[in-house]
Amino acid sequence: MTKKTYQLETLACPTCVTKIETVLKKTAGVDQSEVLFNSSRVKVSFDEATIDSEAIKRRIEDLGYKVVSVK
Ligand SMILES: [Cu+2]
Repeated sequence: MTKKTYQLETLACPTCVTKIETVLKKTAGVDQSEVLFNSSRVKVSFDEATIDSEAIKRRIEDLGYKVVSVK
C-alpha cells in the first residue's frame, strides 16, 4: 500500500471534506482516505497496482480542488 499526502488550497468549508472523502472512498484502488480540514490536506493510502498518484490527484482536481503539492 502506498501513502501520499495531497496539499490543497485552503478548504472553504467542512462540506468540501465530505465531498472529497465520498468520491475517494468510491474510487477503485483507494484503501483509506482522510481529509484534514484545518491543514487542507488529503491523506490517501492506495494500491499502486490499481491506481496511481496522478489519477488520484486528477480525481481531486475534477471536484474543483487544486492540488498544490504531493508528497
Ligand atoms: Cu465546501
